[in-house]
Amino acid sequence: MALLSFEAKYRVRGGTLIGGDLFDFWVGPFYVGFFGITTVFFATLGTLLIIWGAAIGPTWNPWQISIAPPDIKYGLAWAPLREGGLWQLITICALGAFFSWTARQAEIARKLGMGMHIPFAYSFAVLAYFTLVVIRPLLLGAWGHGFPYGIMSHLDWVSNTGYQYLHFHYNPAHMIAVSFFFTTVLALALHGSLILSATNPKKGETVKTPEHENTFFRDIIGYSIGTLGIHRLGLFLALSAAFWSAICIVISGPFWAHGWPEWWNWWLDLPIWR
Ligand code: UQ1
Repeated sequence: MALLSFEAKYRVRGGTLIGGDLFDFWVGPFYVGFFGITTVFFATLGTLLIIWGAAIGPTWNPWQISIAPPDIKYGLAWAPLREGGLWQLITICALGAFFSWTARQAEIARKLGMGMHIPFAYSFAVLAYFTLVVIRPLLLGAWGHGFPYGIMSHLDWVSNTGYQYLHFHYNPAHMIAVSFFFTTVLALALHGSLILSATNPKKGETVKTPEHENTFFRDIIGYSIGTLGIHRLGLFLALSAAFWSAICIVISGPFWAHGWPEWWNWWLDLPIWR
């Protein structure tokens, strides 16, 4: 592969978090680094374990393959491989790969002298997964509270867990999370359409600038958040969606064991109605 002219400028040594310049090189377009090696290691091992789990399971139908966590009776102990132990190892591999990927993003950001926004943002996705398979099972006292690794089975888990609390939409943190998801979609739709509309003028006309973008929103709602502002807002909305998702599931069980509709009795119990 040809070395692009800008690569010499951006392929700079240093910025590694571990190992000095031991793995500080590129393979084709990819930066390697210590955490590139650990990412590949955990992702490959985890994938092989999933394939093994599928092989000892009842089906090769991709929709139906599932690797379940241990039975509740194993509590927080190790389970035999065929009885959830595989799920435990796969979870360790997943977390190893996700953490490595975050560290890899941080190393590349350091190398380029950029902010830590990308690893910070990614860590919210990791936090959501970590909450589901580690924090909540720990608080409930059994790895069996984690979700199964399968396309249909994880959907069944979500559905069953929701119905366990009668009507999950009454979970106030779930309400906040859903609102952030929808607002994220609105913001990205507004931003994506605004940028495309400004950069795709009629034939023969020049591409428009942020002056036009600001003016459009000032004309229509009297306010423009600005080109930097919209990205700050988008990051805040998306991270809030992930954050409140983690909150809404971690409080279900460990901190509220009834149906979620019942939680709202605090409103009916206010002294103002007496
Ligand atoms: C906006 O005001 C703006 O600044 C010019 C953008 O940057 C290109 C945008 O993408 C969007 C969507 C807006 C409008 C958003 C709000 C919250 C007023």
